[in-house]
Amino acid sequence: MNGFRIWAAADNGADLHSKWLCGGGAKAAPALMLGTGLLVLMIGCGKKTPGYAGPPDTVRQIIMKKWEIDPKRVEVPQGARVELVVTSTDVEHGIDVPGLGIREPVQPEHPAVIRFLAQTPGVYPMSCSVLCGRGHNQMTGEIVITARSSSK
Ligand SMILES: [Cu+2]
Repeated sequence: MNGFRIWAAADNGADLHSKWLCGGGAKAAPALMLGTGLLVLMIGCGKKTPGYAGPPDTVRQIIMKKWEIDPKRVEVPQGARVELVVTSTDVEHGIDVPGLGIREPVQPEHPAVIRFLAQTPGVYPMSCSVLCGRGHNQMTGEIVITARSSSK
């Protein structure tokens, strides 16, 4: 799968791809939804996460440096208005979270501020989008949207 590139280009091709991945598959086979749905959640559905107006509910700092993303795991609750403040302490990196439609350059001394509404629970892999050197491939992590318990 070329899931990594889905949101790299904001063109119609990308839209079609994500519809196929998220919409069509889910509707076609309700019986398989549990298994398939979980899998799609695990890899992060290609759906673009909307922004929001007003102040965030939670602000998370992410530091990118050779060769890690710190913290490696950022957990936010479903429904939260999230602000990520991503900084680099050395060279240019880029924050890439395809499942949430996030792809921003991160310059040293120029933090990227990214806002998104945490909608669909799941694990969304994040990585560095700028080939920054030998350990580039180790610069990975995940954003986890935890499900709000529906008790009724
Ligand atoms: Cu990199």
